[in-house]
Amino acid sequence: MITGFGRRTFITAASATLLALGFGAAADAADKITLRMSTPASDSDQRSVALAEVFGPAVAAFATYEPHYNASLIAQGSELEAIASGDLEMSIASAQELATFFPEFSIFTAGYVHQSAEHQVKVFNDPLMDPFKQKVEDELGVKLLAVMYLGRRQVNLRFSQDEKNVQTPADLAGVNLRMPGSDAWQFLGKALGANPTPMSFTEVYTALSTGSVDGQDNPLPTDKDAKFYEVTKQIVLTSHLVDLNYVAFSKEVWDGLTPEQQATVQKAAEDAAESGRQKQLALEEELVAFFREQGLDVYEPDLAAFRSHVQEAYRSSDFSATWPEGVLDKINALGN
Ligand code: KDO
Repeated sequence: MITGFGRRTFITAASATLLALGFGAAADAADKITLRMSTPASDSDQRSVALAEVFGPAVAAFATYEPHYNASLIAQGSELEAIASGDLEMSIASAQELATFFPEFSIFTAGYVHQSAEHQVKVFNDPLMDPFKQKVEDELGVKLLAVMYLGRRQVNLRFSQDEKNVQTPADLAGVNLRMPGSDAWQFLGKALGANPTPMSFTEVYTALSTGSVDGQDNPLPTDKDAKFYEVTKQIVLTSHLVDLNYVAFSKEVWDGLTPEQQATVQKAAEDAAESGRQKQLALEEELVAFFREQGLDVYEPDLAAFRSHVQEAYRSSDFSATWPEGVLDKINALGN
């Protein structure tokens, strides 16, 4: 069996032989590592596009970036476990998924905490994040390389505004709102005043079209990309969560890279995140007009009512009891 250092030496020797024989391309392929990335997002989602167009080419000298979309490789919410067990090298991980392992991550899943894309970046790069990142690395074998902007989540319903006018959380009482499966997501749905229903992302379009749920929440670029506007009639601009994902990377793979390769991977992730962020922000600007053209009612509710209801729900929850002392104040201080 060829293992560890011996295996690498063997591959290098084999590559040298191939090169000598004129098989340069074959030798390159043999030396490259494969970075499988799994996400429930589609290939046209701006985070996917950014990784494919910015990350992949930047690491191409030593790695083959291999994306898998629409949860076709790993089910939504199981990606971190897959990285931890060596079945996957990369994912676009949510804080909600991390909160299932480390409850204190729920601070990044709470409504109306992050204020903007810029605020997310400041929080991610601040020393306050160091213990969070370290724990994920030590206990899960996953490195969080960069923060990606998903966008401001909005409530999107099958009813028109005439049928259901949503101004305050009380207006969402009894509304079956699809939220992703974990506790942190379900809690957010409850905090909004709705009746949350767990469901994976890839099932949402069908559930909306058949009426097995009344609505869902996602940022406008996702509503467009997943075509939810075809099967819904209104978007309530609650902006209840400025949502993020992390570029998650296998620590085992990272440790096998040279310092130069690590620096390249780190920069590639940050550049991809920045590219995706700018595109998502631009889309959020444009899409209200697009959805109105498609016949949807798009309007702002009583935001103060939503904010105070959601914040009170978190303040009095078990989630906030897990937040390390002082971190919320530090996050707030990095905002406007
Ligand atoms: C979703 O399931 O609603 C969600 O928006 C949750 C995010 O954390 C992320 O997983 C996202 O789906 C997928 O990347 C698809 O856009």
